[in-house]
Amino acid sequence: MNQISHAAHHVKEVEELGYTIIPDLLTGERLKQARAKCDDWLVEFTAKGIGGGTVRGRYRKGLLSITRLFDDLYTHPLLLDVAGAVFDPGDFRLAGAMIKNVVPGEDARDMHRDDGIYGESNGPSPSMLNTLLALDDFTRETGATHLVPGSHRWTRPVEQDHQYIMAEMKAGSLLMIHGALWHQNGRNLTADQERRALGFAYRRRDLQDRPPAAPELVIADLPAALRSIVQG
Ligand SMILES: O=C(O)CCC(=O)C(=O)O
Repeated sequence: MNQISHAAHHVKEVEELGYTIIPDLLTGERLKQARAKCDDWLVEFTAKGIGGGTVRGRYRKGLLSITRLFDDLYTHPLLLDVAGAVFDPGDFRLAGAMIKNVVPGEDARDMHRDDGIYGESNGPSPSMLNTLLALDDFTRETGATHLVPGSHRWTRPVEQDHQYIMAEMKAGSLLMIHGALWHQNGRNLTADQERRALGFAYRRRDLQDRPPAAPELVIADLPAALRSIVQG
């Protein structure tokens, strides 16, 4: 499949189902390197434990100010093609990047729509197109993302007890989620397997990031292709 038809396939899935999975976006040494670096970046916070109580969760926001390791992914031609079709080409920006880790024993968070971050839920077009690049395998046991296919077309408020599918995927694959799709992270039922992911999102250009994706000083030093989707 060439790049254009490849993008068309993923755009169709985002439009029809509200999500798509792109396999093997990060492979081999790059994937190993990203996993090895995670321990330097992750900070602890208190997360909800399965069955009540808390666990020591781990995450890191503001990744654009911390590492240049993923710059080529934010501007990957296939991702920009999909984002350009979901929004309009040139009419979206990168809304920031983070590492998420669903740690062993961590419970699911609430089912939600990402568009809510911008105070918009279920507008005619999404405010956001979220992505999760799996750094570990996403499985039923490790907390693969729960998705409610087609819910990006619904106007009713998000329900917590709706049926969902699990976005199981191999490390290195990337999940794209329409901003209005109902979703949540799964429970990590394992005793010792982390479920780490690089998360970054594209947003409609007219919306404001809160907080900004990166400070001005960092933006000035970014490669031109990346600067153009962080600025303005
Ligand atoms: O980590 C996950 O599986 C879901 C992430 C999520 O809910 C989000 O980024 O809004």
